[in-house]
Amino acid sequence: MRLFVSIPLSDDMKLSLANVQSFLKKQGVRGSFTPVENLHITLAFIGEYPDADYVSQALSGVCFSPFCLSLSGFGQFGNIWWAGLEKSPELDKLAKKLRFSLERAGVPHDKKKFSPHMTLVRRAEGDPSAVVIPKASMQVKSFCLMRSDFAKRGMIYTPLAEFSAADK
Ligand code: 2AM
Repeated sequence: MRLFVSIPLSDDMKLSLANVQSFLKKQGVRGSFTPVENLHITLAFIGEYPDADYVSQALSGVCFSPFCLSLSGFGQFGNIWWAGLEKSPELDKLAKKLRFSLERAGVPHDKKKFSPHMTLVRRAEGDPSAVVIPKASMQVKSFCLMRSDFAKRGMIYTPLAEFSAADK
């Protein structure tokens, strides 16, 4: 199965991002817009791996305290357009810790530098210059091991395990 580790977004954060997507659509941007229920922040991409329980076990030792994330900026990886986040040392530390736990357990994952973003649209065509990313913040209280499946209607992301922050 295809696995990745992500931070689920709050409903408010999803709504703010959905409003940005609506704005882009009104501006005539075309592409494959991420369905609102699929919006997330990827912390590590594992890809095909047969044993989700083993990965879950490896992630269960990752300790972190709740922290705040705020939207900031808009960016592009080619035709993938995304909303960014204010610099967060806590987020960087969480990604580093859990990637280290995966490595220690021998679970392969994408080694690309962690570049926090929320993908809004893939294969985008149009002009994004007028886009404004609204102010929105959320408290990160957990991260999830996710399964990703290709379906006719698009990607289906299913949480397999959730790992909560320790109480402060
Ligand atoms: P994204 O984080 O830029 O949106 C599931 O495929 C998720 O893992 C997607 O959110 C995807 O992109 C992210 N991801 C990170 N690295 C990936 C890779 N090498 N291949 C596919 N998806 C990857």
